[in-house]
Amino acid sequence: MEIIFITSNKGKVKEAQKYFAPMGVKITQQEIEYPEIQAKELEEVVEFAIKWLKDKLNKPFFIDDSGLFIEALNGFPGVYSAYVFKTLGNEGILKLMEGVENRKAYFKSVIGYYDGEIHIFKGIVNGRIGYEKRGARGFGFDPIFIPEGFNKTFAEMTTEEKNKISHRGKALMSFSKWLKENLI
Ligand code: ITT
Repeated sequence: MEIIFITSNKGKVKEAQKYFAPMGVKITQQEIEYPEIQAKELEEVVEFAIKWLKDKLNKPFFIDDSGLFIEALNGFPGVYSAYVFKTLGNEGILKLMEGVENRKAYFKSVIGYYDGEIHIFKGIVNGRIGYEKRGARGFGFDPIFIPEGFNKTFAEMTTEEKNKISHRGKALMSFSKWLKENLI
């Protein structure tokens, strides 16, 4: 079985491919720019995007919208994570967090799959923001995010290790369970 993943982010594709490969599901990346509305919740962003995309494709597809929510910054960058990563980057976040003791943060991922209907799958991982960038794997905010129960950042983990505990790994797990029950 083949499923199309609409995203511009190769890191997300690698994680989804690693996750689905053992199940014999092939993930193919397709880049179509879609509108990401300014909303409070990732779920709203995903639903709007799917409604916009659904008539442009004639095969089932999914998208993933994710965000990093930092407690001391009242949930910032949250739904603005992509823009903030492009403008401020990891250095900018570390600067904003200078002198801040509460380092708590979480990543959230919302996957929307469309097969004539919209199906939503979610995952969250709690953790903390480090004091410097560590590691060269992964992408985005991985070098500054240390998941709960670990002393290393996501960027110091292999894709398999990250998938076991990450927001996206958890969303992919519910997605794959649903696929097994309904399709494969
Ligand atoms: P799309 O084309 O799929 O939208 P994107 O990179 O713009 O790709 P998002 O809109 O979901 O993705 O933006 C989320 C931002 O948070 C983006 O800058 C990512 O690099 C970052 N991000 C998302 N998941 C991450 C993860 O697992 N680890 C580190 N950073 C992550």
